[in-house]
Amino acid sequence: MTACKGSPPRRAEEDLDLEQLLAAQGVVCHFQPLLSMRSQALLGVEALCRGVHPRGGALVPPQRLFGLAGQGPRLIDLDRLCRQRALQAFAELSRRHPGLILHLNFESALLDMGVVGSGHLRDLVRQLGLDPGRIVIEIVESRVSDLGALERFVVEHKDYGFLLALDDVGSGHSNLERIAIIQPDVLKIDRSLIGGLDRQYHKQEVTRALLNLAGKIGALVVAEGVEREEEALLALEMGVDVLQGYYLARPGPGLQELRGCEERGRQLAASFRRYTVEKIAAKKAQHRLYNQVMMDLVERLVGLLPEQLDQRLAELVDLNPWLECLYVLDDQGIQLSSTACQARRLSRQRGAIFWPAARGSDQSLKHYYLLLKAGLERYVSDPYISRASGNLCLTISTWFKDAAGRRLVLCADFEAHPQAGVSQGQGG
Ligand code: G
Ligand code: MN
Repeated sequence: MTACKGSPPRRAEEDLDLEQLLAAQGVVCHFQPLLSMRSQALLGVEALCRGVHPRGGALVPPQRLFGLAGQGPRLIDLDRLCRQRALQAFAELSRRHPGLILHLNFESALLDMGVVGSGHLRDLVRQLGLDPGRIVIEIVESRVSDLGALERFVVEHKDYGFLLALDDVGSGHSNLERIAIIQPDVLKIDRSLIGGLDRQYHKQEVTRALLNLAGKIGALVVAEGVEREEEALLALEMGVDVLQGYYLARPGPGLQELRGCEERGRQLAASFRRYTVEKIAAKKAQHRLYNQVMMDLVERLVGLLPEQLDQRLAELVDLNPWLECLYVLDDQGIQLSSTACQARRLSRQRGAIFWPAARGSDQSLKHYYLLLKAGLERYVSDPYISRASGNLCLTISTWFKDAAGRRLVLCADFEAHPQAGVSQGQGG
């Protein structure tokens, strides 16, 4: 950083006086659409308030606005002004777009300041003639520390017919225990998980777990902060229906954004059809390849004596660059061979905790054994991170016969790729 002489020019924002802004009721509301891909229609809008600078009229982002209010006495006034603006603007919007849902951010820090029970929101909604069943109150649960107040707020507003969303799920200090208190109708998965979803296996698995949870508790999932088509495609593939983010539309004051968003949705639907067909074709090709490799491996194992197994497995694992490990079980699921591994694939760091299983280990409770025992000829697992190597891999198991005609199980761990990588056609 270079040193500057004198004081830097003061930005208008720095002169922002919250009292003046509140006195002038200087808040406007922008809307960002939420699109349901399944119904190919706008589901609703999230109201995002902006301050209007009392001098000059420049827009002030909400973080700055709420930052100024802090936890001070003006927080309530600011929050009420924002909600009032949002509800007024929405009442106007829904006259032209009946049926839309409003997502309304609620400054949950207020719950710690003893404001539960004022009925302010309910009264406003009633005055404006809005249906509370079309209003989703978004709560960032990590901001609340008074759980009793949170629970009272939730009960009170649900009773009146509002819907509740947990905002920013998966970011900050979100505490999953609060899902039990709020019992939300909507889970909004935070953009920190959605950004780069197509590139990061761990984000995919956290998102998948949240989707599973949402399915069990009957909550609708919204993916927030979708900025790229690839993220949208992966979210859809995982089963997310409702999307929100700059990729579809930025927040804006009018209807323009809403129309643009539906057009974007149609483009996305076309991309998704193409993507899915390509991906299934790539998966089929990959499975043909796996089958071929497994048949080749088995061909070189049939007829071997038990004492020849280890040597042959070690040769085979070295020949195939996509293989991590090979091992053989007897028909009771007990490991008959050592685990032959590509040494260069094993994680040195994890060696203290994880290592390949030894001859004699009992693998009879593993999926890849039990499914064969139940009658499958061959089993292919989903990709997972191997505890032995730390790499993303998948396990394939198949029956074969040794020299004495005994039925044995060959297990092979193949290198795998994060979801989006499959369509790149890397073989295993
Ligand atoms: O906490 P909450 O999810 O309510 O945050 C909403 C904020 O996120 C708004 O300020 C909005 O402008 C911003 N936002 C909405 N969509 C996107 C997006 O796709 N990317 C980024 N970086 N921010 C977004
Ligand atoms: Mn929000």
